[in-house]
Amino acid sequence: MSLPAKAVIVLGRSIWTTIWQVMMAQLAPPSADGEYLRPESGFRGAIESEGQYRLFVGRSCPWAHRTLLVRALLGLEDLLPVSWTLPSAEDGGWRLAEEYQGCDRLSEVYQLGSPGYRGRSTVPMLWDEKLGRPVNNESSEIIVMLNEVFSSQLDLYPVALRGEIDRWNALIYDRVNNGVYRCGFAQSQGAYDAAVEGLFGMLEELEEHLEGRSFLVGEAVSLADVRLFPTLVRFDLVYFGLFKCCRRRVRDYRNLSRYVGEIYRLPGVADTCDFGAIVEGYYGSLFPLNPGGLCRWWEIWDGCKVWDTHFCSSPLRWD
Ligand SMILES: N[C@@H](CCC(=O)N[C@@H](CS)C(=O)NCC(=O)O)C(=O)O
Repeated sequence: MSLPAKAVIVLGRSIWTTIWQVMMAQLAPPSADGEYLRPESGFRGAIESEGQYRLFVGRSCPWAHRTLLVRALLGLEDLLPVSWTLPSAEDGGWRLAEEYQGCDRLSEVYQLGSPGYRGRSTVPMLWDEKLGRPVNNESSEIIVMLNEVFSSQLDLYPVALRGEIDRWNALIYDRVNNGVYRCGFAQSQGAYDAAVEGLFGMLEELEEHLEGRSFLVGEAVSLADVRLFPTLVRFDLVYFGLFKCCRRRVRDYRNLSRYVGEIYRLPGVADTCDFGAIVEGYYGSLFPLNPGGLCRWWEIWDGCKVWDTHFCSSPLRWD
């Protein structure tokens, strides 16, 4: 005997909606209006000298990408070792590609260094190898400290340009970096609509600003570019489809796409981009947004090749 279709739909909707709301509240805590509220980072310590730190990073994560970019641009590969983490589809957390001090999961490393820690085990996380504890897990602070403390020929945050860099950072964080998450993690129509407006309004502004310019501020790459690039490079691959940022693609903007290509071709930058890991990470592990785990892999792959042919002269990484 089969149930009438209407009863199945009503029951299915009510069960699924409840479970979806519970899971979304875990993944992306909302305001009363359904707007995504990003949790504060728990560790906000400072570093003093180079040589005793390690970075925990995942290749799909745009916040971790900032730290990898600074490490590559400043040439810190030998001074700052990296532990790679991989998204775990079962619970949405991070596992370690290689065991670290007996830990297989990032949450265990957090517990090792800070027993009883109850916050999120996020990447990037800067770890003090001498003291055996997390120092800082806020990307915007880690990149400033790496630039300040580690010696390099390059200064990504010159004193004379800090005001201008900070001004762009504030706009870009809210409407672009976190803006795409505010679209994808919105839990009400109003919150989604507002996030989409903010995001595409800002992309238009950036498109105009970048006319005739290679970098956001001044004549060289700076922390403002380090913060914009990870979102733009993921945009057509995952934010456009999965996060429903689908008004336009980055490759539809002449200046923005040229800009991404130019940053991509800076020495060391291409090695920080792993398009396969990005697609798999987002489509594969954000279960409440994509319960079937399906992705437009081949279409995305093809789209990337088009993007590459038009805007980049060096080959993209596919491994
Ligand atoms: N404020 C943090 C955000 C980092 C963040 O949200 N990382 C995500 C990956 S893209 C994460 O590790 N999430 C795991 C979790 O929330 O449990 C930063 O900018 O460093």
